[in-house]
Amino acid sequence: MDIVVFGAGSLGSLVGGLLARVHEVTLVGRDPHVSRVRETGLHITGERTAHVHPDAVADGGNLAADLAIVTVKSFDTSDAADTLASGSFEAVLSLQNGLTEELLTTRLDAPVLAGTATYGARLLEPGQVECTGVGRVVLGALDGGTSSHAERIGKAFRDADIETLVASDMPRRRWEKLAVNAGINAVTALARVDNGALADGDAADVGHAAARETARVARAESVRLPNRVARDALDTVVEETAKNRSSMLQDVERDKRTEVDAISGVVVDKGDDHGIDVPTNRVLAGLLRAWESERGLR
Ligand code: KPL
Repeated sequence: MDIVVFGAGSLGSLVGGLLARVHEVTLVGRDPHVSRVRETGLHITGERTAHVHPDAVADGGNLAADLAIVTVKSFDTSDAADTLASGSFEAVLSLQNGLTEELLTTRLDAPVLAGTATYGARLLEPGQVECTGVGRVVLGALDGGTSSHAERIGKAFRDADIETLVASDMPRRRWEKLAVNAGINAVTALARVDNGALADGDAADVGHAAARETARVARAESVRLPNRVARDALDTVVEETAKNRSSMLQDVERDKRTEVDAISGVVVDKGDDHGIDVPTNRVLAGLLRAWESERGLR
C-alpha cells in the first residue's frame, strides 16, 4: 500500500517507520528530521527495532497515495487539511489527540476514518525515534458501523506487525480516548510527573474527576460512555503507560505549545454548549493556557 504520514513527529515517525517495513511510505515533517531520514534512513530503537528507508519530505503538497495518516498536533490540523486537499488519497486516517476528524471531514473529499494509537514514542534526535511502549491501533468509520476502507487499512497495519483492531464503535472510543487524555495529559504536564503518578493519591483524584466530566459531556453528545467505563479506561492506560511521559508533558518540557485546546479545552467548550459544569477541566485548561501565554506560545 502507498501511505503518506502527515506529521513526522514522534508517533508519526514510529507508525510510519513500522509501516515502511512492508509498505511504500512517505513521511511529511520538518527539517532536520526529514533530511536525516532521507540521507541515512530512520532508526527505530527501544521496544521495537528497525532501520527503514521511507521517503521523507518537508512539503507534503500534491501527493497521491492509497492512504494519508494524519499525526500532526491538533492545532496544525487546519494547515494539514489544506496540504492534504492539494493531493489525492483514497482514504484519510487520523491518529491525533482530540476530536480533529470533524475538521478534516469538512475540508476533504476522501473518507476520513477515526483512529487511536497507544504506542509510546519519543524522538531522540533527527532520524531516530524510540518506541517507549508497544500498544495497539484501533480504527474505524467516524460515525461507527462497518467500512471497507477500515478493513483494508487494518489489514495493511497488521501486515506490518502493528497490532490493530478495526472497530465499529469509534464514536464511543474517541470520547473514551478524550477522557483518558483529559485525565492524564494536563495533570502530568502541570505536575511534571510520569503517567504512573496517576495510579493513586491526589493526582489520581484530579485525573478521575477530569475523565468523569468528559464522560458526562460525551453522554450529552449522545455517546454512551458511563463514568465507570471512562475511569477504568484511564486506570488501564495509566497502568500500561506508567513509565511514559505524556505527549503534553513532553511539550511542556520542550517549551512548546500543547494540545490543551483539543483536550481539556474541548471538554470545556462542549460542556458550555450543553450547560454542563466541568470545573476540573476548566481549571486545568486555564492553567495550561496561562503557562502558554506567559511564554508567548499562543
Ligand atoms: O495519548 C497519550 C499522550 O501522551 O498523549 C497518553 C494516552 C496519555 C499516553 O501517554
